[in-house]
Amino acid sequence: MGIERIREEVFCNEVETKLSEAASRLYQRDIGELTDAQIYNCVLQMTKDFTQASNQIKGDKKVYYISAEFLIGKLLSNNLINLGIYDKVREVLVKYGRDITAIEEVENEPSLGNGGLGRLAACFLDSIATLGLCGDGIGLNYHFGLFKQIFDDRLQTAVPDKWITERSWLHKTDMGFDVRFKDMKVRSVLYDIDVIGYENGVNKLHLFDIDTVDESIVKKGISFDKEDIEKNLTLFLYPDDSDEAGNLLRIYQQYFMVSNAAQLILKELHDKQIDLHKMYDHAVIQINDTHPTMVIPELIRILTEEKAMSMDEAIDVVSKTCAYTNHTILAEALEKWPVEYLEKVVPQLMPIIKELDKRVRAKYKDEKVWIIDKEKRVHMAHIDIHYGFSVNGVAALHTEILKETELNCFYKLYPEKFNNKTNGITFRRWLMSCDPELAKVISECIGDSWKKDASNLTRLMDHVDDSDLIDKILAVKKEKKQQLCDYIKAHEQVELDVDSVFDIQIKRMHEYKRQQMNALYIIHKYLEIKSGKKPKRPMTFIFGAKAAPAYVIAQDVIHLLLCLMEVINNDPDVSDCMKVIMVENYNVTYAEKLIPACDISEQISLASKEASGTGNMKFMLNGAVTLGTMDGANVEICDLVGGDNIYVFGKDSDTVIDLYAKSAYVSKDYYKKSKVIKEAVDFITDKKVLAVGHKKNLERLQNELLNKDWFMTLLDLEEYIEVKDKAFADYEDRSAWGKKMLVNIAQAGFFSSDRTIAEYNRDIWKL
Ligand code: 26Q
Repeated sequence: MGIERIREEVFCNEVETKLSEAASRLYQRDIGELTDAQIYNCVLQMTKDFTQASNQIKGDKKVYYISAEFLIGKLLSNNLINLGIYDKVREVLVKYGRDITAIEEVENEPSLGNGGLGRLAACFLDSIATLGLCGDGIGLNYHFGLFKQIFDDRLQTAVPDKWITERSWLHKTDMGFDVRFKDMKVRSVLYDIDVIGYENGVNKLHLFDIDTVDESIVKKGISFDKEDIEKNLTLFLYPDDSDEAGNLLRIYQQYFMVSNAAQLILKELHDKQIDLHKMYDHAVIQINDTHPTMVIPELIRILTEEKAMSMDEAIDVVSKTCAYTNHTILAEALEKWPVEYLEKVVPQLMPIIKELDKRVRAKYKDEKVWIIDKEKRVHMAHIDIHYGFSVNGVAALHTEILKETELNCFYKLYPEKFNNKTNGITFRRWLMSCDPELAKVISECIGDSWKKDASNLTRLMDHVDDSDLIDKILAVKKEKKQQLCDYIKAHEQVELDVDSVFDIQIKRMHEYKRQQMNALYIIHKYLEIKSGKKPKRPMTFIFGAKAAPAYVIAQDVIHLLLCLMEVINNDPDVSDCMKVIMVENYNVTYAEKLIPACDISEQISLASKEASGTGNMKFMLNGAVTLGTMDGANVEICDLVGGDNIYVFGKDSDTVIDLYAKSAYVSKDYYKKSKVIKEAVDFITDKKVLAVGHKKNLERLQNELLNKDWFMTLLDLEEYIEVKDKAFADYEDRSAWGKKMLVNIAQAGFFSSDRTIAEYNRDIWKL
């Protein structure tokens, strides 16, 4: 027996022994006698034991990634993969007649994020540990997360997502800090989740909480007393901020997060006996969007008030420690807190913020770069830019827009601070775990090295004309589509045709992402089929999205999609040709089922508005072909795969920026000019739709499209229809389509978050 094989066997035995031990310790039973939930608990326990035995990553300098969101997804299978024992565990379970996928189902998905920004943070933690870099995440332990989405009467309703169970990945530590607000003081408790690198060491995700949180104060839906801070502080991510109490609660949350972060970081530096005047040699803080920005004034406050540093020194060291990532150019997402609100919650920060503003005003006459504006609002991003050493965008185009347009006045002051870090995704979760079938085909062709160095995927380019390989890739796609059909049948009670084209749009519901444009295409197809023009092959349109509860038009788009689903799927004239489905409570777990099954990846934002997108990368890696605008990272995808392997359409970002600058877009003009557009928009309030929907919502949406359409849906609709029709037609040449899939997979290596993190480290963190 070879040495490798012996090690394998020893490891397998060890897994079995450890599992048996856990089974008898927790349940005094044999593995074979346990329920799926009990087995899950045993595997959880065993994984924690293995993790404890792995090495904690250490380093002279450490990165702290502070984020309001960490959309980590289920952890079991990823942790097993990263520990290198997934196959062993599966084999052992098979021995007892059990299926590991059923065990994985038991785990609740932590509901600690909303979309791309939170998922990015999770991919980054995976890559930081995988590269062996010393770095922890810091965030909050929201008991009910974002919310759980339920469709009722074809409307989204929000209910608490109670994800924390008695046994989970959370480890309650004995660490905690006092956090002072204007009117009270709370004591935090720290929960940790281990972050296991792929065949490497372990870092931590630190999630702060307080013991007094009272889940029972949540009444109807997700409403609760927003003023009872000790009971509500960590109940929800992004509590409704349509009133003052909601805004204040968000400030309480943000300060709670950063005050804990600051205290934890200073404690770790103290334990290492670091001179705080040199703190930037040992710590770097990455601020994920503006939600953690108050960490800057908070650190300055502590250093000056408690560590006897002068204001000049404190500002200097903090500025050399903090770096900021921008994820959006949308004005409404750039946080501006009224001074009055900050005074009500964290008055201790206001003298610091005023001092920071004073220094900016003394240096720069341009009011656009001041921190506190005429309306007495604090521009959080301005604090980050003046008092951090790095500002990065998340895709090449996005960074260019920041430099040339959105943040141009800052770029002129500090050109050296600006840099681009194109986003990435972890291939452990988004290929090895969610599509092991495809991973196997890839490894059979080019070996395993891509798992550690994703750029090696380009070796597939030597095989783009290999028809056997293309057949295998097409076969895997069909297998994944079948798995999705089974899953959707079980979860949504809708039957899909595995041989139809799967066109998928999954992302936060937002007008700039233009799910409404996809809906108008669907209406257009429906009308075409009704008039006798049938497509060559059935089409399946799949959506998944949550809308912020206070975002009215986004709710209306969901309503329209659910109405179309009802009308179309039940119309015998068309239901053989097309189906629409919006899955309920779209989350990471659902994404892992949908993405491997996708043929056409919808990335259709209004050019300039999608900072990067990361779903686009996950889809291409799994062999879907992108249909998109030249926005965010789509531009880089297009460069990599070439025009034959992507479908692009729509006005470019320069044109769009110009239209905004001149207020030159009038949606009605497009409606009047085009019969196709008119028919599609009119259908929103057709009697067939009204029969299953709510007049108020549908009219409001139609009215929005006709009279405002802030994100210019109608601008690109005709070209969208044309290019999408072309994609569906091209799909019929199966081998040519298979080649497109292969090129997309081969060129996806650049979008590994290992590459992104290596760049963050090289240019910003310097660990
Ligand atoms: C702001 C103010 C008040 C309340 C909430 C917010 C808020 C909440 C969430 C603002 C932004 C977010 C989330 C943003 C987000 O997910 N951005 C996405 O980040 C991805 C990772 O960089 C990019 O790929 C996406 O393009 C970007 O939309």
